[in-house]
Amino acid sequence: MDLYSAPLACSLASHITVLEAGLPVAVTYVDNRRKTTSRGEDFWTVSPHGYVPALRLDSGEVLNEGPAVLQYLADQKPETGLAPAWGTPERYRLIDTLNYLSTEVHKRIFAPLFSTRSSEATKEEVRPLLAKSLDALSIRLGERDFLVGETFTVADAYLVTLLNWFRHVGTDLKQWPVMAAYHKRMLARPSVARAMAAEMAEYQKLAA
Ligand SMILES: N[C@@H](CCC(=O)N[C@@H](CS)C(=O)NCC(=O)O)C(=O)O
Repeated sequence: MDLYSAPLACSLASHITVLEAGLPVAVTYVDNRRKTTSRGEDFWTVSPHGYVPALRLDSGEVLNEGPAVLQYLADQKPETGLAPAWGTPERYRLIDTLNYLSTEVHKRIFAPLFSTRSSEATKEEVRPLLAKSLDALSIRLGERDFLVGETFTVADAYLVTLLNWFRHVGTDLKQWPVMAAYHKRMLARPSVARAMAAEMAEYQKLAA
């Protein structure tokens, strides 16, 4: 399998999952501005949408939506608990959480804030949602160590990825002590630290 990831973008969650599960997946980096890959491919030939994550399966089929990619990877190693078993209430809680992170936090809030095409008016409209999402996430997490259930799941891989972005839009997590403590714990996790170090190195290469 091949995972296509743009350094420190949402695809970091899939990269963390690959390391967490110890899967034999090769990571190829994508230059999202040029739509080229570190293997010299035209990224449009991999992803018809031109976005990461993209996971090319051994069959040649490509999955291109974060929640599907994360669950596919987790399901390769069910014993890791990265996704609860199908049919259990915890699995539906996981899907609920991944959809919330993907559609509400990632696409509704961060996408317009990061886009160079968004007007200032659009950004101003979205900015109050940053605090609201952290309020909601603090409630979801509560006193627990992980976002879904009692162990690390792909929802945590996605959330740590999104929490990394808040400081880039001027929101200090310190105002949400539960989230700040969670973020610190997740960053210390070996799979997260390794994936981030690898992606940071790629990020710096692209920026050079
Ligand atoms: N619907 C996709 C969206 C993925 C997405 O927005 N990826 C961003 C990086 S975080 C991207 O590659 N954007 C490049 C572009 O839109 O040109 C998902 O949920 O996985």
